[in-house]
Amino acid sequence: MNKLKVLMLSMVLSLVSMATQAQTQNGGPQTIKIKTSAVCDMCKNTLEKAMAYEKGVKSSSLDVDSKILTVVFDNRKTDADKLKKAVTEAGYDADKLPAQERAYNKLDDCCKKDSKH
Ligand SMILES: [Cu+2]
Repeated sequence: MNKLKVLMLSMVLSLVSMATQAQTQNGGPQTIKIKTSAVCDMCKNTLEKAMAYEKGVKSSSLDVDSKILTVVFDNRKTDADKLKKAVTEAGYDADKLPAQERAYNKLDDCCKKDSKH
């Protein structure tokens, strides 16, 4: 019985996500929030600059306290995966994606996620 409920729930959820995707298929500006490993204002600069160079990005803003990077992008030119990859290439975690080691090692000490302030 329980298994059936889980199955039903996941079916409903996938229907909802399909409906959401259909709405955005026409293209245009879309917003994504990415949880990063940023720690300070320098990280904010680094990430927002990296986003500015990224194709299809209209604007971006990092909230240092919550570490959430909000990106407005054109979904005809880029997508969530590319944006997250760009974040990891700047040396920061993006949701569950780990930062790219080479980029991370180049960060200032104060910007490393393990650093103790
Ligand atoms: Cu920093």
